[in-house]
Amino acid sequence: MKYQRPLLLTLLLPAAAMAQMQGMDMPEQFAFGQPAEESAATRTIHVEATDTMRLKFDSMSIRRGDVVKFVVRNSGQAPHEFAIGDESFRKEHLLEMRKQMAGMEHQDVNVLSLKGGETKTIVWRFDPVKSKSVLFACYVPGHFEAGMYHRHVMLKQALPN
Ligand SMILES: [Cu+2]
Repeated sequence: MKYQRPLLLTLLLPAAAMAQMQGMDMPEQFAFGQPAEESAATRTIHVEATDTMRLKFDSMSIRRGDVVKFVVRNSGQAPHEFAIGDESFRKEHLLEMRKQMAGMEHQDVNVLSLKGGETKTIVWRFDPVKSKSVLFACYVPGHFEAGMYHRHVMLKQALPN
């Protein structure tokens, strides 16, 4: 009887830890890159999301390995997203968005959700090797289908001087 309690605790702890991990929003790993600190950004790109279903970039010369601060402004009235992704993220995220109630925001580290008139920033470190093609998109239902995306073929990393 005396030893039963510690033994039980030992057995229960891993299960409890696992349950807690599953309940938590674990940061997703993406082949094309990861979020970065603002201080690490080497350049800033301005993006405008419009009600004409476009994402307009003031520059698109992004290289693999770049750390870019995107300043995204929703110049329209409708909510828009700015998602940094790739083909596999698109498939996964479109499904996710269809399941969600309209207007619900989600927690993806690679997605900004913007209400009309809002401006938000995201800093992204593009993988130096794997970020070959990146898909910038808005996944508000119907928007991607209406052309609200930009597929960018990344330039190769700059050679060190
Ligand atoms: Cu949109």
